[in-house]
Amino acid sequence: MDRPLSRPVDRPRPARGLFGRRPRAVALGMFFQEPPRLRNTYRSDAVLHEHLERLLPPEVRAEAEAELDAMGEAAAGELSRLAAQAEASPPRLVQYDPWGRRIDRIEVSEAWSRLHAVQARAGLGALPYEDRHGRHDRVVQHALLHLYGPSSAVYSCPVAMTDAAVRVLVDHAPAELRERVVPRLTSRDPERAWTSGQWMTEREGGSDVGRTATVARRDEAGRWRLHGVKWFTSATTADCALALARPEGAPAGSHGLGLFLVELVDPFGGRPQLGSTILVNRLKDKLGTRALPTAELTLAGALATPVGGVEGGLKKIAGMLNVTRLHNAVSAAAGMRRGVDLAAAYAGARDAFGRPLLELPLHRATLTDLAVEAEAAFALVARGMELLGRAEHGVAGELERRALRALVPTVKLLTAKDAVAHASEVVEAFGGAGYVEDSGIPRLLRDAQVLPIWEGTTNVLSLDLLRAESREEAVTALLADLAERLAAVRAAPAAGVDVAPAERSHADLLRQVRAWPGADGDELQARLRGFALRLGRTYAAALLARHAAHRRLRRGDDRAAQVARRHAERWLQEPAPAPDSLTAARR
Ligand code: MFK
Repeated sequence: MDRPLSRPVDRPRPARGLFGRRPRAVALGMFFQEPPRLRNTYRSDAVLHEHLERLLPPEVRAEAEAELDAMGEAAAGELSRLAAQAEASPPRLVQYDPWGRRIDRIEVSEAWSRLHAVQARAGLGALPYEDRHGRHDRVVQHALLHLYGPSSAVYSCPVAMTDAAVRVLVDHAPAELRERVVPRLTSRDPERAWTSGQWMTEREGGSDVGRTATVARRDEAGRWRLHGVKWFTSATTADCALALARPEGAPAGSHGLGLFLVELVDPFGGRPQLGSTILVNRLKDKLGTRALPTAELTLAGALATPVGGVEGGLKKIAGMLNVTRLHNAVSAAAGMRRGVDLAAAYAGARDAFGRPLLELPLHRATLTDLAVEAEAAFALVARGMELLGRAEHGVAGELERRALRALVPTVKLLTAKDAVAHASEVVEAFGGAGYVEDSGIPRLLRDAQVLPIWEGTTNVLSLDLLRAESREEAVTALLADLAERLAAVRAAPAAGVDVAPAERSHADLLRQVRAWPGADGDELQARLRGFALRLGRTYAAALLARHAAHRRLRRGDDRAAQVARRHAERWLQEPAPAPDSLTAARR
């Protein structure tokens, strides 16, 4: 029988009535199912502990320990309650004041504001720019986000965009703009701390950003003003946003775009732009992420400041996309972990067929697979954040920097896709209780579904690999990095971790990439999703194998080796499943 691969959550004690008596309903012979209860999500996450032990030097871990512990405690209690309250009180658009003036105010709940305060104090977006832990900043940030995200009602989205906006401003903004805005975006004082949005998507193009129709034009005073419609602007209550627009007279296509910072209050005149030069047409009625205000805007001459000149906007915002895509993957992996915790807690508390669900072999096997998928996702994201931190601190080698370029879309697309399937399985693990809204479980699935859509769909990111390879041989670099990880496991035979299936898959991927230059373009594109998913699975397999070898050699612990084996058995069997083999598989 399978041993649980995630540390099972404590079986909750039976509810006690007042004065320690059993609840009255039980005395009358009625049955009520115990809800799943979370414990401190840091202390109870053995997988997180293990990976942090491998990734961080002991002194960095010791420095971060108290903050991680506090975040884990909050995530299991106060934050979860705030998230539920924020979901129950979604944002509301007030377009007019009582006297008919246009104001376009988006009202959010008190709980949403408190979720902002928690992330600001914890420095969730600020940490990478404070240089507290040097090249390990991103790993520590990842651990904190992993704990905060699933209890934040998707406040993780404004955190992601704010972090990414700082990256772009630090890299490209002129000193005046940078010095005025970055200290606000990285403040740990909730009253001072700003958040940033990202206004990119338009009716003409969500993926095909080159079709951006928003125009930038100078006014009589020589200030830039934006005119157009932004179709999806998430976290519209942000204090500023990075927006793409085409300066008047610039060429068509993505290369003619400029990048602008729009401040919601005009920094020079002090006047709010909402309700005058920025109109909120409506809030989007979304499948999930319901506490998060996402709006459709008309820019009617919105004042904006160019970020480092008005050329090369898409290339600049690509730096933002690389950060937000990693955040997207952080959310995917963290959501999967939360699903495992809840499903395991429920399975420990629910009896069926004479035993707790956790002891029923098939249910246990299902939970084990969920735990394996969650760990594979975590390992991929952790590697992405590790490499990003190394690149940002100038210690990444040339190969690592190119590998990161291909790793970001790969990790984003695979974890997002898996998060949806995973959440669906978690809902099923709760039976009917998972299908009713007030259990809170359906939200896992609704919120997961945005992950493959936001910041690049699975197909767009698969195609991005082709670009990344032709421009800088980034896929080749990622495969070389993958091979290095496998070679390290091979070089430690005492660990007894089998990497042969991953090596075979790696060789096949390399053969495919070498054939790309001569391939028929349309046929190649049609195969890219299968390639990208396989690349992600194989890289995950290498990371899990590396971790397994580390645990066996350093700790004599077998848990991670079981995970690596089970992951490889599931995903790296020969022959590789082709993306169009679904019909054949059904026969
Ligand atoms: C959480 C709550 C959410 C609420 C609901 C939200 C619903 C969804 C809302 C959305 O719509 S989210 C936004 C989704 N859209 C995207 O994420 C954009 C997807 N499209 C892409 O990523 C395209 O690949 C891209 C627009 C970047 C490509 O466009 P092009 O016009 O073909 O550009 P090109 O020539 O490939 O790249 C231009 C330059 O940028 C090149 O540099 P050079 O000019 O020097 O050659 C590229 O190398 C560079 N570049 C592109 N992608 C890059 C990059 N550089 C670094 N990293 C990258 N990722």
